[in-house]
Formats: sequence, C-alpha cells, structure tokens
Amino acid sequence: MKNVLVIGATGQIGSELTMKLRKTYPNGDIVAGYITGAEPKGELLESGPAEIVDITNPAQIAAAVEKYNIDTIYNLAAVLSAVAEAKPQLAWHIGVGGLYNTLEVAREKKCAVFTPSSIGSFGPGTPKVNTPQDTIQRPTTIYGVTKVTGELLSDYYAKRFGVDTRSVRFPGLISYVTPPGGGTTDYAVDIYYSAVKGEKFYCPLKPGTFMDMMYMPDALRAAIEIMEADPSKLIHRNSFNIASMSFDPEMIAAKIKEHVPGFEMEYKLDPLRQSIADSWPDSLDDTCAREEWGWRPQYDLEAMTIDMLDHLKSK
Ligand code: AKB
Repeated sequence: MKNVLVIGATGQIGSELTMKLRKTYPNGDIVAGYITGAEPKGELLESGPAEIVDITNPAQIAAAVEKYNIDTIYNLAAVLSAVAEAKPQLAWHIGVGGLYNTLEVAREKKCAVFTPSSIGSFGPGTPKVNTPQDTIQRPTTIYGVTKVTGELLSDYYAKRFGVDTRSVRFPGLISYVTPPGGGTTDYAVDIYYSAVKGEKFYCPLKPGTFMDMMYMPDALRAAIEIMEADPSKLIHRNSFNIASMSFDPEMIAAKIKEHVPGFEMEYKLDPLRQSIADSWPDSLDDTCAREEWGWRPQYDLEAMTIDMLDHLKSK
C-alpha cells in the first residue's frame, strides 16, 4: 500500500483512518476524498491531499485514482442503519451503487479495495451468540441488505476479475474524535458525552440488548492489517467477523459509574433502534480473523472507558 484514496474521509471512521494511514505510510499520498458540505478541516486538511470524490460519481473516483496513482481504495461511504430505514433508496444508492462504481474503477485501474461490512449484515435467523464466520445472513434492514450485497459483490470482483477486495464486519465503533450519525450502536458513544458533561443519559435501547462494540484504535488497526495480510493465508475475503467486547446498556452504564460516580441513566426507548438491535447478534466469533491474519483486539470495556473519559474530559 503506497497511495491510498479514502472515500468518506471526513466521516466517523474516515477522519481517523486517513490520519493513521498518513502516519503509517509517510512516503505515499493518502488522499482524503470528501463530498461538498463535508469538507476536511484542521490537521486532516493540512497533513495531505484532499479531493472531492462523491462515491455516486464514477468519474470523480477515476480522476482521483489516476491523479495520485492510487493502489488502494478505502470505501467508507455509508448511510448507517437507523437513518437508512428513513432513506432506503439513498442507502442502496450509496451502499451498493457507490460500491459498484468503486469496484469498476478498481478493476480498470488495478486497485485493492476495502469496504467495511457490519454486524448489521446478520438478521434474526442468524445464531445470536458467538455468531460463526459463515452462517445465515438474512438481514431485515436495508442497511443489512446493502452490507450483504457488498460482501457478495466484493467477493465476485475478486473471483471474476482478480480485484483484491478484503474487509471486516465492524461492530459498533466508539470514538471521542468524530461522532457517528444515525447508527443503532451510537448510544454507546453518546453515553460517554453525557457522563462527561454531567448530564443524565436517556438510553434508546432496553436492558439486556447486547451488541458487539469496538474502540476505534482497534478498528483502525483491523482495517490496515487486513489489507496488509499475506493473501496466501486468506481463506475468506469479504468479510471477516472481528470482535473485542459485547455489552448491554446496563454494563456500560455500570462501568462509567465506576469512574463518574454521579452518572445517571434512564431508559427512553426508540422502537426503531430497538427493533434493529434485536435483529442483530449479541456477539461474534472472530476465530477466522485470528487464524487467517492474526487479528487481536487490544481494548476491553474497562480500558476503553478510561481512555474515552480521559480524552472527552480534556476536549
Ligand atoms: C450502526 O449502528 O448502524 C453501525 C453498525 C453497527 O454498522 N454502527
């Protein structure tokens, strides 16, 4: 990996991944692809090149790939699960149409492509606990439908055209840098902001709603390590289960209370988010990622909570 295009570089994952890629590959061009209205700012803008790359516009993707002699594309454009239910056509247009545009450019220009899948690619028929790598994927959300389609399309381009597509199924991602927008797992980010501001947190999900979650530094490392993995060891491609922690609202609230004793949480259910969360697994089995490319998480709930609270307090 030398010259990288990050599509969606100003989003929740992109803003941090672009910076990490720039530090990891200081001799390459790491291009921040953004859309009008979501321009890069500060360090992200100043530390490397940036181009307007709307994933629904194949000419813009191709122009950036050509201009910077790109060899790897990180496709991070997505409409998250809860917003996707309100805008299913847009979710498909970006999630599947955008991926198709990216894969076609990658086929012509011989780029590798990373497109994250999600725990949302599973559905109510999937085994809920320790969800295996290869299992039933019949999601009931449009977000999940786009993710399963993305996994299949990416595998197809690898098999049919030799495009080096690889990816992971991200759990809910937790970070103190760029807030997420419109996801089902977002409560696990918002809760830290409320705790640090000294506000009561109103939880949109009910007790006992378990989902896999991951601290952003682990997620960024996974995204780079899978693209650096020895291809001869990979049995799977799109997409690998990865996991680091699974908790419900009670557990994260109790952990925060250990560090912020006055913290309070009340339940104020959001039926849409609850129904989405109920259709997703409680925890994934990531044995294949561990065996095929050495995946190991570094943060558990305790380590993440300490780091999140420290950073948000100084923010
Ligand atoms: C969402 O909640 O939509 C995302 C995801 C789990 O993919 N964070």
